[in-house]
Amino acid sequence: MTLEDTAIGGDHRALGLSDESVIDMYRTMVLARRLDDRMWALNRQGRAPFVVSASGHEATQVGAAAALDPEADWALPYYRDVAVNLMLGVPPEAILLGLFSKATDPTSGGRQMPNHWSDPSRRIFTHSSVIATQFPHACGIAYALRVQGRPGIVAVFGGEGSTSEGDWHEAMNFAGIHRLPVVFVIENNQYAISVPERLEVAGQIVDRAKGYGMPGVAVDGNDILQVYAAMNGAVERARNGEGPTLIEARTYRYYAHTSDDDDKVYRTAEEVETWRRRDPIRGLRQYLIENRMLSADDEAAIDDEASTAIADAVARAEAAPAPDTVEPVYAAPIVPSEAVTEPEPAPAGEAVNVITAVNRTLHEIMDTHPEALVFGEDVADPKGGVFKATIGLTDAFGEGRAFNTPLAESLIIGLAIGTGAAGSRPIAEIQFADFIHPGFDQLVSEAARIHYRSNGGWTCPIVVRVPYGGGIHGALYHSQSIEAFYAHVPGLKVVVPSTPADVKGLLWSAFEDPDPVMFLEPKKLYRLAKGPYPAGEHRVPLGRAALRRAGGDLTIIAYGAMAHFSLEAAEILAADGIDAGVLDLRSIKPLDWPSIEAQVQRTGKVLIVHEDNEFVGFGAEVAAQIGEKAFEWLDAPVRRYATPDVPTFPFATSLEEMLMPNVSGIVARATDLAEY
Ligand SMILES: Cc1ncc(C[n+]2csc(CCOP(=O)(O)OP(=O)(O)O)c2C)c(N)n1
Repeated sequence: MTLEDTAIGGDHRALGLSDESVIDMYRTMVLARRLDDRMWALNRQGRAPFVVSASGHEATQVGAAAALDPEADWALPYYRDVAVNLMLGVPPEAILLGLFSKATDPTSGGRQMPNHWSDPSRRIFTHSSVIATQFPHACGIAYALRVQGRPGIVAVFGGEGSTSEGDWHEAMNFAGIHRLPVVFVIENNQYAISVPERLEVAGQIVDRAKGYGMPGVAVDGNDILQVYAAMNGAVERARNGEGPTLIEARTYRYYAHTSDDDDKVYRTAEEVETWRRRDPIRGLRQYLIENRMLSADDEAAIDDEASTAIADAVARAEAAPAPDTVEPVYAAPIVPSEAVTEPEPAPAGEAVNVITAVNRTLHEIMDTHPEALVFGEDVADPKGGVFKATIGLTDAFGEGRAFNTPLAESLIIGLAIGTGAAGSRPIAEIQFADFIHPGFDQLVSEAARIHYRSNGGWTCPIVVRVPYGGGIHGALYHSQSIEAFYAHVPGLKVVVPSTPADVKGLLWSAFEDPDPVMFLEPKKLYRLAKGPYPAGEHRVPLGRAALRRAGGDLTIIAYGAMAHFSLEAAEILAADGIDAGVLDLRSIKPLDWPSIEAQVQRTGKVLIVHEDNEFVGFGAEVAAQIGEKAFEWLDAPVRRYATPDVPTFPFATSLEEMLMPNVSGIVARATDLAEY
C-alpha cells in the first residue's frame, strides 16, 4: 500500500455537505483519536482499569453518525463507538465519567464497564456487553416509532463478529419483513478479538442483506465520504418508508481489542502498519488540504482544541465522586405488603374460564391504552393464538397493534424491550414456556438489567405472557415450569394467576408496572378453572398472596394449578379431621413474605407444593426463608412436594401421573405432616 491508499474519493458538496460540516467531522475524528490515546495513557498509568479502543474506526463512526438527525433519530452504538457518541453530541467528559466509573457517569452511574452507552436525552439506547442483543431492540424501537406515527429512524451498530449471532439474523429478518426504518451498520475490522474474518464469516456480510429483503452496501470504512454517502442514502430510504439497509464498512482497529488484550499474538506488526498507512484521519486531512479547506494553522488549532478539551474533561471527571448506592434495580421498588390473614371475599362477576379471562383482559387493556401492543407467534387473527388467548385483537385493534412475529423467541423479547423503550407498552406472548429458552438472554441480560444498568435512565415496561406447566399430556416440551429460572434474576418480576379474577387483576397490574413482568399462565387451568370475572376496574397488586382457605393445623403453600389441587386436597383432609390452610402465592417475585410468615405463626407446619422440579425449585427459597426467619414458630420440618429430578412429564399418561404432583399425593404428605 502507498500513501495513495489514504486518498478519499468523492466531493462533499455533491453529497450535500457544507464545508463547515466536513470540517466539523474532521474535528470530531481528531477529538475521538485524542480521547482514545488519552484513555490508553490513563490505563497504562493505572488510573483507568479498562479501555476499549476506537482508533482506526473514526471515518466509519463519524461518517455514519453525521447522516443522522440528532433531534429525532435513535442510535444504538456498540462499545467501540466513541466517535458515534461524540458526533451525536455526547461530551468527552461524559465518556470519561464512564471510564472512571463515577456516580455522575450518565450512562450507568458506574454500574457498567466503560463504553456501554446510554443517553435518553439523545435517544441513545442503553447497551450491554452481550454481543448482538441490540439488534432486536433497534427493530422494536423502529416498530414503535412507526406504529405511533413518530418521526425518526434507527441506526444500530456492531462489529462483524456480531453478525454471527442469532439476534442479528432474527433482527435483519424482522426489519426486512416489516420494511422498518433501521440502518444496520457493521464495522468490519476483520477481527472478533483474535478470530479473523475468514473464520467468522462465510462469504460476504453485505451479501446477506439480499436474503433479508434489503439492500446491502459495502464501503471503504476508512473513506468518510463513502461512508457518509452510503449512510445518507440508507437514512433517506428509511425516512421515506422504503425500509432497512445493511452497510458493511471495512476498516481496522489500531490498538488491541481492549486494554486486556494482547494483539501481538494474532496480528503481525506489518499488517497493523499497512493499515496505519491508511489512517482515516490522514485521509480526510489530505482531502481538506487539497480542497484548501484546512490550513496548517487550522490543523494545529483543531489539535490544540481537542487536547485542551480532553485535559479539562479528564481533570473534572477524575475528581467526580464515586458511586455509593446499588439502587435502582427496579423502577417500582419492591415493598413488602401487609400480611393477608383471611380469605378474600369472592368478587362479583360473570363466571368464565381462565383463557377467557386472559382474552377479555387483553381486550380491555388494548381498548383503554392505545400504546399497548400484543405480539408473538400465531397471536394475530384469524388464529388468535394456539390457545385463543389473543383472539379478536387484530380484528379490533388492527394488525399494527396485534401482530404475528416470526418464529424467533429472542427477537420477541428484544422487540418488547425496544418497543417499550420507545413509549409503547408491549405484551409479548411466548407460545409455550418450553420454547422461551432462546429468549433467556434477552430476558436475563437485557430486560432485567435495563433500569439498573442505565442508573434509572431507561425503564423496561414489558409483560411477557407464557403458558406453562403440565397435566395436559404435553410431554417433555409442552409441560415445563420455568418460574425458578426467572425468579432468580434481580430486575424481573414473576406472577402466576390461578383464577379468572386474578388473571384480570394481575395482568392489569403487570401492564401498569414499569418493570419487566413474566406472566405465567398455568395452561392446565385454561379451560378447567372457572370463576367470576370482575366487571370494571380490578387490580391485584404484584406481591400479594391470597389465602384460599384458612386452616389451623398446617398450611399448604402453592400457586398455579397446584393451588387448585391443594384446595381439593384440603377438602379431603377436612373430612379426615385435618384443618389445612391454603396460601396461593400468586406472585413468585415479589414474594409475599408477610403472608407466609403469618401462616407459619398460625399453623407451625408448612407443605410447599409446586410442579417444577424439587431440586433448586422455588419451594427451596420459600423453605429457606421460613427456616431463617420463622424457625421459632415451626412445629415440624418444612416439607416440599414437587417433581423429582426428571425432565418434566413424559407423554404416557401412566408416567405423567406418576411424576406430576396430584391431589392424593398432597393429602398423603399433608396427613403425614399433620401427624408429625
Ligand atoms: C454473546 C457474547 N459472546 C462473547 C462475548 C465476548 N466478546 C466481547 S467482544 C468480542 C468480539 C466482538 O467482535 P466484533 O463483533 O467483530 O466487534 P469488534 O470488537 O471487533 O469491534 C467477544 C467474543 C460477548 N461479549 N458476548
